[in-house]
Order: sequence, then structure tokens, then C-alpha cells
Amino acid sequence: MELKSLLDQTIIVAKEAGAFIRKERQSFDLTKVEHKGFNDLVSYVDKEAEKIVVNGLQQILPEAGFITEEGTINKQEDVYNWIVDPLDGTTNFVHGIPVFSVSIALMKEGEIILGVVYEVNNNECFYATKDGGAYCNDTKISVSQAPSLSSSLIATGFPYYDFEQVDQYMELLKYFMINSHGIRRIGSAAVDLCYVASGRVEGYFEYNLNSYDVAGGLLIVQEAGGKVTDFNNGDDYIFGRQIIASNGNIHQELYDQIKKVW
Ligand code: 2AM
Ligand code: CA
Ligand code: CA
Repeated sequence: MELKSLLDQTIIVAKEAGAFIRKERQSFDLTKVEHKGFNDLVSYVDKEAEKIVVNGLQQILPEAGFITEEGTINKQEDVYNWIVDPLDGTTNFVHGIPVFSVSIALMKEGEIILGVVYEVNNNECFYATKDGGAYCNDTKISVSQAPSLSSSLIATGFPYYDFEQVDQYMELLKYFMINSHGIRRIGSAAVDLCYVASGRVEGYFEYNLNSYDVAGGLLIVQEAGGKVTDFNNGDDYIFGRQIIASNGNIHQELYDQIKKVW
């Protein structure tokens, strides 16, 4: 199937799940939260949203497998695999902070060829296809032209369950706090990546993320002219649990600081 047609249908699926999440939020309260592990929150909304996404995607491309956060399906294939986070930003969702997203990527033989991130409450749908550019709704987006860290805003995610490297992380925060326009903790890795892609922030770094947290946003950053690496300046950022994304101009500065402490 043609990539453009796959994209259009994936966007419809992401928005359908987003509409469900938005509706459920209206009657949501903290008693409906379950704990998957320490600080790891999940609810029926995550699981139901995943079913909506998986059902929709199965109809679009029946031969594709899946990697999903909630594991409602367990089937990987050789050529095509969807990587799905049905609700990225669950902690925000359960506390009523209105920043969360539906994140979907399509991988072909290990390479991401399509990414869609739907930021539910802003009604902003970010998307990209391989070599097709990056968009927010129907407008082409590109990364910020800021030349250096000193003129940049940096997004990150705080550690929340594995605190072994928290001292190194705090050193980085201190450095970026002093040497940039500031730091933002948005709460959805997928949204962080889209904000790099659309030039709202210049850089983003986080560790201990899973493939489904970042897969949907990676290609959007790259197609918007940005750069993505792992903490070693390599390309193990889908499954490698470490990510640096930037407008390109400030990548070396981010990497140099991370390398110093990591
Ligand atoms: P999630 O909402 O799908 O869990 C924010 O730092 C990123 O980390 C989000 O993409 C979030 O994805 C992920 N994350 C996973 N577990 C988390 C937790 N317990 N607290 C905060 N973020 C978590
Ligand atoms: Ca999730
Ligand atoms: Ca996630």
C-alpha cells in the first residue's frame, strides 16, 4: 500500500483513540488508576485506547506485527511492525494535566517509515513519512534555527523509577538550567519530540524510555530537519533507552555535557 494512504488512515486511527481518551478524561478520577509497578500508572483508558488503535491498524495493514505498551496483542512480523503507545503521558492524564498523546510508528525491516503523534487536547496531529517531510495538522514544520544552547529551551523527563543515575542526571539539569533559556518537563516523550520538531524547544534528552515512548516522534524530528542520537552519539535510540533529540545546531553541546557525566 502507498505510504501516503497508510499515513492518512493511521491519522484517522490516532484521532479515534484520542477522541476516546478525551471523552473518558471527563469522568476520570484517581480511584480508576492501577499500578503496573512502582510509580507506573495505568488505567482502563490506556488499555481500551490501545484496543482501538490495534483494531484500526490491523485493518490498514493486516500483515504487520505489533510492539505495544499495554501488550493487548503479541505478534511481531519480519517486515512490518507497528510500535504503539496508546496514551503517552499517563501521569498527566490521571492527574488532569492536559498534555498527553497517542503515539504510533510503522517500522519496515527495522527502520521507521511513518510516525504519527496526536496531542489530544491541543488537537494537534504531528506526522511524518520517510523522505516526505514533517507536519502538524496540515502545516509543514521544521526545527528551530537557534544556533546554540545559550538561546535554547530544553525539554527532558525526570527519572521516576530507577534512581541509580539520578546524581548524574541532576548534574545535567544544573548545567542546562544555568546555560540555556530553561528546562521543561512536559510529561509525554512523544510530545517532547514533536516540540523539538516544531521548533518550540531546541533540545530534548531522557533515559530509561521504551521503544513505544519514542518511536512515533523520532521520524517527525528527523523529517523536520532535526537530529536524534543515543547518549553515545550513535543510532541505538529506538530500543536503546537513551535519547537526545535536537534542532541539530545544539546537538554537540547537549552530547558533550551528557558524555561528561554519563
Ligand atoms: P507513559 O505515560 O506512557 O508511561 C515521561 O518522562 C515519559 O516517560 C512518558 O513518555 C511516559 O510514558 C514515560 N513513563 C513511563 N513510566 C512513567 C512514570 N511512572 N512516570 C512518568 N513517566 C513515565
Ligand atoms: Ca503509555
Ligand atoms: Ca509512554
